[in-house]
Amino acid sequence: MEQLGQYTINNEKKAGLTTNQGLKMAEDEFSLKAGVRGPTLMEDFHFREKMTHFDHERIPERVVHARGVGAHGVFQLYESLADYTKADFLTNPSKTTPVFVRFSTVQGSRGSSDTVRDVRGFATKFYTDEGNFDLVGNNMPVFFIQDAIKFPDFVHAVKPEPHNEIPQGASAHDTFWDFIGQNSESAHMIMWHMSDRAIPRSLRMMEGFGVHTFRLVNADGQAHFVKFHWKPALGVHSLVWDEAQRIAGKNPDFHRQDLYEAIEKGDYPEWELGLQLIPEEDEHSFDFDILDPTKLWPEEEVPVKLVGKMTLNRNVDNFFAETEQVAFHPGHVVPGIDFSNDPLLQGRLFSYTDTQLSRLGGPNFHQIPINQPVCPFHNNQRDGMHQMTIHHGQTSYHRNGLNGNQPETVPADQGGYEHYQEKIDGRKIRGRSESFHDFYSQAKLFYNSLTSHEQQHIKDAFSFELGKCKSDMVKANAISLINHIDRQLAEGVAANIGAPVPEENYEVQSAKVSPALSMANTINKPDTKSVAILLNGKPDVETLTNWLEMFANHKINYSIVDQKIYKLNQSLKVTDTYDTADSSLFDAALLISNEEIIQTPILEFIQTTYKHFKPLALSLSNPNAILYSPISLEAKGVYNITTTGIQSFIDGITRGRFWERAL
Ligand code: HDD
Repeated sequence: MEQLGQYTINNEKKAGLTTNQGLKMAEDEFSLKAGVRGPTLMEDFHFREKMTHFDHERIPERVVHARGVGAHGVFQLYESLADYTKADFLTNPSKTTPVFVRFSTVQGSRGSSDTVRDVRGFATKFYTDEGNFDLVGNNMPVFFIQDAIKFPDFVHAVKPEPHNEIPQGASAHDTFWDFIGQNSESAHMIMWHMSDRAIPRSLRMMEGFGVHTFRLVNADGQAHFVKFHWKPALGVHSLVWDEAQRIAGKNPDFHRQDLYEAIEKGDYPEWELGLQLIPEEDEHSFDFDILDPTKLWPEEEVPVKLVGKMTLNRNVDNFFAETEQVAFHPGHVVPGIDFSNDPLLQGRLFSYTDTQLSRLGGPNFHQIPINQPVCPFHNNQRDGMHQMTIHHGQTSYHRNGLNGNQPETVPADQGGYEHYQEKIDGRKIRGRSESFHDFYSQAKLFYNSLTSHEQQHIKDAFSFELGKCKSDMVKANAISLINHIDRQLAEGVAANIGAPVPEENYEVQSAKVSPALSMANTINKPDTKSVAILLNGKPDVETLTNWLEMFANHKINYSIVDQKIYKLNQSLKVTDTYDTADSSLFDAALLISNEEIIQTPILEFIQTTYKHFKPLALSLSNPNAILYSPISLEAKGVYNITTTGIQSFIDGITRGRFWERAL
């Protein structure tokens, strides 16, 4: 984004090192002392300035979503949506809108691991010509609670426990599950949280959801309810739990690095923006309340209209200045986009500006370069901490006569924001709408829509998480909740964790399915997947070169792994060793062995590749070398490429995982 250019400083181009006052310094390695072995002097202004600045380098991390990674990009609309909205960036396909996206986990601190079981934040700032529009969503379409007033309680429960600050980057602990057991409205979300969606393979392979129902309003004042979706071009893919835990140790920056490297290589991640639209008059035509944030709109009932494409094409220049200081807010809207009365959304509209005041140190955080709109912004707000603007003139109040009442408000037909005039008729009340009381039907819908391996993973996840809890009461309450969703699941998990199953079966009766909810129905491509090429003895370099060309043709990344790093020929290099590489960091493995015996670390590598259901190709001079490993040469996704050829392996990589191995 060009506007950031004016704030960018490149050390390489500067003449010399100065203090913040512009004073050139002749020495920056030694403090000023009374004698070379004497005490440091108070007079040392350079030491004091440098140290004071350093002492204040950190700002409070986000209270949730502290760990994140961001990138710049563009959004391109396919065709005008003027029938639905007057938003300029959604009606003018000739415009390209700059965006900044920040992905995050929720629970962990800034330094926590990327691949923990958690919801992922997916926040997008559109820098439109009418002001910034922030779509502050997640990679799951629903949420844990229905009313924002519970958010502090929910967050206190999921965060590390207050007495010992354990666990980090995990929800597998008593306070979280206590909260879930006490709040039945979380039933639907907890199924997503226990599903593979909570351990994405890559940030580039996640869906995004605005979660809430918003409103689109067109130039004639007609409104549609809308839900926003991001659909990834590479499809939706996940890790397996054992792999995710392993990566958390082997490479805690796995997702961050994957995003960074893809963009650096020019493999720009892409998502299509999708809209689900419901005309105002159909608000009450569904078997759920469209204002309830624990409900999704099944895509088979309300189709997703794909309206544009977002491409992330530039990494940040400075993590702190951009990714850490970016401030999102669901209340940052533009004309043609309005809110609904979803009580979770309504509370968020307060919280986000408020949190920036302590996090970014005052009310002028909109002046931080990454947060500035690209259109002019101008009003009578003045002063405050870190004011960067010099406002000219005598007047700073609205209605003034002295300055012709400038800056003047703008009528709606000339682009001024006008709130949708929704008719409201109700009593002032603290309460939950009757229409928000069905907690289980969609939890069941989600479960019904999954394949057997996806369901199995949910059972495993519940068993792991509740297995880590200490309180019998907490475990029993959680099983009671599951007992309202699926009896068999409740029985299976209860058996694994040694908890009682309620006598009565309260399973909600619904056979409804929504195929769009299963990741088995996603797009599968070989692009940007990675293969570890494992060497055991000297390979035939010519054959290897041919295979590498095939990989490159399919945009498959690879690393060559051996005991040591060395050059195979002029252009081919071993880049990893069995110490630095791990099977969990790759999508597939190819073993080329010309030795009688396969070394233990290599055997372990291919065994975990196999265990994690990944494609495995073998080119063995001695086929008996893996005789005593659990790998079956007959198993799906295992290729003896000397006979099947490299293409069969590439087809396997395209397909992804071979769940049949679990049967
Ligand atoms: Fe939130 C951050 C998404 C409910 C209060 N939230 C935050 C971020 C994302 C979301 C992606 C990180 C933004 C970034 O990268 O800087 N939050 C959601 C979604 C929700 C949701 C999709 C439900 C549908 N959040 C929610 C509620 C509240 C908050 C109900 C409070 C009433 N969220 C916050 C916050 C954060 C935040 C405390 C922390 C840092 C920030 O805002 O800027 O204000």
